[in-house]
Amino acid sequence: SNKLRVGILFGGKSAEHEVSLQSAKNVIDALDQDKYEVVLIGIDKQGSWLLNDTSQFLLNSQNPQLIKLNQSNDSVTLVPQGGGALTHLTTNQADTALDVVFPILHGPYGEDGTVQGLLKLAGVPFVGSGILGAAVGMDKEMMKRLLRDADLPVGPFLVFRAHQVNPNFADVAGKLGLPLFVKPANLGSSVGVNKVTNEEEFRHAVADAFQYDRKILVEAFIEGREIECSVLGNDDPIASVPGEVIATHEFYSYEAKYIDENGAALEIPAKVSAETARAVQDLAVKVFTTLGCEGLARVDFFLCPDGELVVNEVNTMPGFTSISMYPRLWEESGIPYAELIDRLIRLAIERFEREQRLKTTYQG
Ligand code: G1L
Repeated sequence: SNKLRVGILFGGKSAEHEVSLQSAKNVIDALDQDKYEVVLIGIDKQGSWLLNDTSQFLLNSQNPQLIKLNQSNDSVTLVPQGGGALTHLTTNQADTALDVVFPILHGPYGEDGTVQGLLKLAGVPFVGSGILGAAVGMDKEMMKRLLRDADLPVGPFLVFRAHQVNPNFADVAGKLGLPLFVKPANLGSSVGVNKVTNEEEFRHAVADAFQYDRKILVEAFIEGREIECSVLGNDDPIASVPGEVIATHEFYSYEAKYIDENGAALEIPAKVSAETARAVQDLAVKVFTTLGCEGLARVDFFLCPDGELVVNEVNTMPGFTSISMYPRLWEESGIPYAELIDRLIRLAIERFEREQRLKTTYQG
């Protein structure tokens, strides 16, 4: 057929397994079946790669509680073909090259550049950041260093490693003030993240964070509204209208128009001045290019009471269900979910073709 063959790589050996399945379902539902042929590659919690039956998956996924990988006896092998295309080989199907892949995987296994490296070696275009952008987006220390080097505003932080002596509370509190946040350097979610107001809590928070990573960050608490912005593109990315995540303690008195998949209230667009909105968008694009992001990223800020913006974090693989902040901000900015998917596919192929044209040898 002349349809583009789109591989959806999802699931994975991570705490975000279910989130990934939900996001994958939303992407599949939005793909125009007249234009795209969908190939599902699920990774189960044990790490096995399975070729899934699309209709079976969608059937199971009607109920979020029931969403799960199908039983499958077809395992997946990645084989670079003559042309360099990724192939899935199964026991009972002919070889079929994929034209583009959505790596909808989170955590140390899928978000830190590993899967991007695999797809690059396999010679298949894929959606989202490449190895560098994905790896930098996953490491909070490297992210903050690069932003600081580019004179972009980030909060004060300290880094500690498991093999060094434990951080001294008085020292750290003296440098960063109180309260503090203690976080593993490399996790996307809030696992192992704790707010600390005294020495006792600090000791527990440090021990907790070191369970998840051998490197941890201690950050100064920044008072501010949580403003987020979606960025889309490769060399000349565009920024969406800003949105706001309403803190849970204000939540109950708040009439939320939008609730995301985690139950957080979203204000879209954020109620900020036109000037602030422009500053957010400008900064979001600078952050995106500084960190080597490609395709998409959600950039999160604190908007401080004095009007100052501080970059909190960058998510190169943001929540991606149709009710997540990233797609909703684009919806509000005039790009509906299905068109967003189309654009991401085009961006993936465009980058791939641009890279293919580069010289890989030197001939005098
Ligand atoms: F493929 C994209 F578009 F780059 C992509 C990949 C992954 C978008 C969004 C995500 N998000 C996730 O993987 C997750 C937040 C659902 C974690 Cl499992």
